[in-house]
Formats: sequence, structure tokens, C-alpha cells
Amino acid sequence: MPKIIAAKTIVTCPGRNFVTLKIMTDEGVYGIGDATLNGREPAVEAYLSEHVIPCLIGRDAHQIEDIWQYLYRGAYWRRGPVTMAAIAAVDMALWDIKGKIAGLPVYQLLGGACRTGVMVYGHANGETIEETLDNAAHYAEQGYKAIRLQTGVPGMSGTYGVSKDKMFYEPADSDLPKETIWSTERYLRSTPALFEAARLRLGDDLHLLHDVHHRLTPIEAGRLGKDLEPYRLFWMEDATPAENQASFRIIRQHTTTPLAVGEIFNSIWDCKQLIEEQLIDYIRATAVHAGGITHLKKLAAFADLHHVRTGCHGATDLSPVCMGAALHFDLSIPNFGVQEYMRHTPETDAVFPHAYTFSDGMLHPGDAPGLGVDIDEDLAAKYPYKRAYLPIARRLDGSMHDW
Ligand code: KDG
Ligand code: MG
Repeated sequence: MPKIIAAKTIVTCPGRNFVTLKIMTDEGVYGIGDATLNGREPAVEAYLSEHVIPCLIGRDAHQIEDIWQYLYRGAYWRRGPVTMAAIAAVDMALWDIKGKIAGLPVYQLLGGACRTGVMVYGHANGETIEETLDNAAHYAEQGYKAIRLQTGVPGMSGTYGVSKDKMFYEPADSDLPKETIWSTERYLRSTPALFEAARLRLGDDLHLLHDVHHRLTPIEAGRLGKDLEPYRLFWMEDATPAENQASFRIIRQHTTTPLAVGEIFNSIWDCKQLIEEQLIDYIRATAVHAGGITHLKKLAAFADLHHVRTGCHGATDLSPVCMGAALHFDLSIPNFGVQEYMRHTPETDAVFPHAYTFSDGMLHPGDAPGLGVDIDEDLAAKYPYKRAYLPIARRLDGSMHDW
């Protein structure tokens, strides 16, 4: 058995913060896992260093499920983003080790490929509809089959999803949370016009997506979904905060626009009702924030029974290690829907050399043994941690809203 002899965390900031766990075995094989929790990176780093790494030493690295259960049940305090990101990092690193020892890419260990590649969606955005659609056309030229559209709401600066840099978007960009303003009325008035113009300019073949980013009440979301129906969206994402899963019934009663939710979910328990009652169409939980590949596999199998497909979160705060893990998972499950692909900067890609490649609107994890993603520790050490928070949103009267 490959015995775990050491493990350490690596924190680096090549443009944004990432926490990576590296597990070493007595056979000389190591594995890596992503443990990044945007804006709370040191909390997961401490959880791993103080509470997880000491428990790993001496264990059989091949016992992925048992180690998962040990960390989940053994903590007594179950779930939550910090705990689940830490467990996820161990899980990814162990799948990486198993693949390297077997000489197989992880997707082969998960049952093999169900498709030739993983359809991804890119992020087109702009201050105006015209600018957004210019960017969308640029994505289409690069072969993307699915594109998320976000545009500035007139009269509101700092709209979610609108970036200054057209190819990269990094919302966690300040030492303390930046304050943005929000008006539901203005947003609901301006958004359908974006999709009307998009269908006119881009045609009917592209899949179009939109992220509401937790801003609406259920009845407002029902209204938006209804207004967007003529433009046949692939999905409307995070229409309302989802702590109250039953509230999605109201949205469902009012619209046939497909619904996606779950990028902040940590476990199957956050979406049990949503899936069981078929209140959503796509579940967006991903490897790093929902307990790794092992837990995502269970979640996807449960979702498959209820006609729910996957759409893993893939923003820049999920490191290339998480992207690698997601792609092996995406390739191997029957009910894959789409994968978000918000490209990392060249600095990040240099710190995390990877085997995954993009072509014709699809990503493929590659056939390197394990996850096919590595970390250049010398380069990583050149980018020290820098505190960076996501913004907050206030309504026009100054009260707090959901960002
Ligand atoms: O850390 C928060 C971001 O990952 C999130 O705001 C991005 O909503 C997002 C998305 O759909 O990618
Ligand atoms: Mg989102």
C-alpha cells in the first residue's frame, strides 16, 4: 500500500489567491488537491494544517472512501465550506495519487469517458449590450458553443459579472469588500433586452446562459424567467439565494426557463429537496467546495435519477487543480450538462502546468496519469498571499442586499 508519509499546504497568489494541498507517499508518488475558498483562504489552510494533515500520516493513500468518511464523520462538526474544502483537497490529491500509481488518467478510474469532450461556457460581458455582444461574437469565433451573457445595468456602476478586462474577470479585487449598488427594478427592466438583442445578432444555435447571482426573490425570479422564455436560455443561474430550497417551487410554477443553482453548496444535503422535487435542471456544485470527486459522484448519481444534469462552477477562484478534477468527473458521468470555463491568467497557468486542453468549444482533461495538473512550487513561492475580498451590494436606500 502507498503510505502517506507527509502533507503540506502551498498558498500562492499569481494574480489571485490559491491554497493547494500536496500529499506525499512512501512510494515517492505525490498528489495535489485544491483547497481555495475565495476571500477565506487562510481559514482552510489552517484547518488542513492544524486538523487534517496530522490525521493523514501513516494512512493507506488508496483508501479514498474510508479517508473521506473518516474526515467527514470524524470531525463531528459536519459540512460547511471550510471543512468541505479541506476534505475536497485531500480527496482530489488521493485520486491524483491513485491515477499516477495505476498509470491512468482519473476519468478512467471513474468508469471511463462517456463523451469525446466537455462542453464549456465562456463569459461574455460589457458595460453596454453592444459591447457584451461584441465579446460574445469573439467567443463564438473561438469555437465556444455556450456563452454566458452579463451586461451593465444602466445607472448602476459595478454590475455583477461586468469586468474591465474583457477576457478575464476577477471580482475578489480589494483588501476590504468594495461596495456596489443594486436596483432590482432596473435590472429586471434591462435584462430581457440583452437577450432579445443577443438572439437577433448571434442567431439560434448558440447556448446562452445568464447568472442572476442570488439577487431576486422567488416571485421576481419567476417574472424574469418568464420574460426570458422567448430567447430560450440554456439556464438562468442562482436566481434567488437557495438556503430555502422550497422557494424554488414558486419560480418553477411561473417559468419554463431552465434553472441552475449550487455553486456555493457544500454537500448533497444543500440540494436534496431541489433535486428530489425536480425544482432545478442543473446542479452547479463543484469538486473543491463540495467534498471532492468522491462526494460529487454521489451527488451526480442522485441528480441523474431526477433528470438533473451537472454544470460545475468553474470561476477563476477554483484553481487549475479543481478544473482538472472537474473535467475528469464531467467526462465520466452520464448526466453531464456543461462546464463553466472562466480562463485563468497566464501567471496562474504557469504556476499550475496542466494537461487539459481547449478545442472547438470543449475541454478535455488529457491522458496524463492522475489529474494531469501539477504545481511549480518555486514559482508559487514568488507570489505571496495577498488578502482580497469579494464585493458587497447595497440597495439604493443603503440596506444590504445579496452580492
Ligand atoms: O467566488 C465567487 C465567484 O466564484 C462567483 O461570484 C462566480 O458566480 C460566479 C460564477 O458563476 O462563476
Ligand atoms: Mg454564478
